[in-house]
Amino acid sequence: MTDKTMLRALKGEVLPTPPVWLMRQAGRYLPEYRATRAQAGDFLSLCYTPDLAAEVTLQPIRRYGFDAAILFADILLLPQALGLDLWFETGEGPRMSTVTSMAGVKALKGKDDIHDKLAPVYETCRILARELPKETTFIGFAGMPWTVATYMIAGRGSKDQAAAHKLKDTDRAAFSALIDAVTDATIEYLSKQVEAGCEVVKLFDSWAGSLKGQDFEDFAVEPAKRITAELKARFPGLPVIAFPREAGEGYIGFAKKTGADCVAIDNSVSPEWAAANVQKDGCVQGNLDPSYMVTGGQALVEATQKVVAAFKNGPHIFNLGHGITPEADPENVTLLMETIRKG
Ligand code: 1CP
Repeated sequence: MTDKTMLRALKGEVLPTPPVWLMRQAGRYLPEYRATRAQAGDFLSLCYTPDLAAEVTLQPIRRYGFDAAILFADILLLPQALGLDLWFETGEGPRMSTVTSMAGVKALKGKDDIHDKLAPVYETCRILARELPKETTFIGFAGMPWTVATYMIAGRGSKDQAAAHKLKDTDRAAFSALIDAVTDATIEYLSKQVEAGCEVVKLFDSWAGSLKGQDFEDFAVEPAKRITAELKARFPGLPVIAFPREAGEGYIGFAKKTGADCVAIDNSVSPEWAAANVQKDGCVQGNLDPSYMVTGGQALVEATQKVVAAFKNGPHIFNLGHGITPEADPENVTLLMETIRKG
């Protein structure tokens, strides 16, 4: 039996206090992150410099003793490895060259031709597998095909994913081929992360909430199911966390349908609702509103206790409902950790 609390929760164990980590825990709210990022020069150089990417992954572990560390990388490195240009506009976010036709999908690199570009990421994994404290669980990750495709089709982030919906609804063959290509490449990418030392994988489907009805089944559930099944066939017992963000009712049964061990929940649903409807199928991760990490105080303490109490009768990993923001106060994370660990 492992001592790692996060792995125990993922196996379904109910613990006296939940293991905890935060999405985007290595990030701009930490002065030490900003310093290392300045040393790297820019965000992508940070991702592709193994010593520095490992360093920023370790920083929040040293400062707070989180139960899990997540590989420092980005979901958009995979489309770059598939051949698209990727850059970040200061203050605006990611930009990339686009894929909007079957010819564009056919021009992408094959699933086995991504590893040269991604080799530094695998090296970061190997460093972290050596250097993380023995009680810390090491999480690898990838974006889910729908979410990654929204960026590949629009060439940038968007609020409503309109360009991706348009391709889905006007050129189904090209859209489906793109989803399949990203699905296949994601399986190879995550397999290499696991071979390099990741113990859990998390599948980020940040824009799953905009897929409705049958589209949700076809483009959020199905890819998660294929990726999970193939990874578990290659790595028996590998725990998988799925995050179909803002899925709402779609969270119900998601673990059963996909084979994921844990469903991560955003904060648009209440912890009580998630405990009643999702935790009955297994471990859940979530779901404190990230804004408390900015505002802090007694409201943070009470909201944290409410999340812990709601999930206390089943397997639970404490996290935010989405990433911690650059405006968060590092002291509030200390208060969060004290509140959770006091029980
Ligand atoms: O330092 C900086 O200025 C860059 C900010 C940043 C960071 C810290 C970006 C740009 N990516 C990351 C790291 C990152 N991204 C991690 C590392 C591990 C950790 O959590 O600590 C992870 C898991 C991601 C995943 C990611 N990237 C997602 C899925 C999760 C989510 O937040 O919904 C998405 C959608 C991205 C794309 C992306 N990368 C960066 C930005 C600003 C964005 C979002 C763009 C948009 O709003 O559309």
